Amino acid sequence: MKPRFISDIHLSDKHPELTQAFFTFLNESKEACTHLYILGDLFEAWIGDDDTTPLAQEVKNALRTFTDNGPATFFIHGNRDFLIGEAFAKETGITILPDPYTLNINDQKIVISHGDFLCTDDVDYITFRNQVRSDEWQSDFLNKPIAEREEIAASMRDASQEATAEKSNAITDVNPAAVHDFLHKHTPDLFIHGHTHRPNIHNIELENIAVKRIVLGDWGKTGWYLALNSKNIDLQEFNI
Ligand SMILES: [Mn+2]
Repeated sequence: MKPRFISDIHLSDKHPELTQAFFTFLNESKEACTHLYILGDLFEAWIGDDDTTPLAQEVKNALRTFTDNGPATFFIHGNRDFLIGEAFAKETGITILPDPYTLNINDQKIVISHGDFLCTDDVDYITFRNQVRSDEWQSDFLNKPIAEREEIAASMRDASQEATAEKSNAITDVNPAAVHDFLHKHTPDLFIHGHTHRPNIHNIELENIAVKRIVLGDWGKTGWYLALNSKNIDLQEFNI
């Protein structure tokens, strides 16, 4: 298996260069990888699969072209596109996975996640996450007209940006104790996630296991992907 992993592309109509970079990445990954894992925040916002903006349609078409006779493609929800649903999955040919999810690739136990559930120091965010991930909140939201959903999503984004700007760097990163507890429970060889926008490979020694925690980068002036090839770990940055 030659999987690739990406996250935090944050596609929106404000940044057509990111959309273009994502399409270029799909084109060149079609032959270069066997599996593609998108670990959340593919979109800056997603208000429901019935939203038919040109951007949503273009991305759906590009993913459909990619998955047709192409790599098996999987998606984990991010905190911005947690409303991507089965209609989107069916149209694009991707499979939505629960968060976290365990894989076995090239004899390695790999756990993948968006990663936001480990930011436990950010109490306001975790409270918000629990609310918007509930079935009740989601069905209530999805039953509102599209225009109203757009307004609510925009005000939620503004509130989140203001709150994040006021928080210290440590608060918006993963909580080290939460990471250790999680790794003790799952004992993977590799733990791959995004969300924090702090791309890095951390070597973590627990009592009897060694884990690499690989953090994917967000796309902006540069893009990031992780390629695994037998035992090689290649966290790549490229210009956009
Ligand atoms: Mn995120």
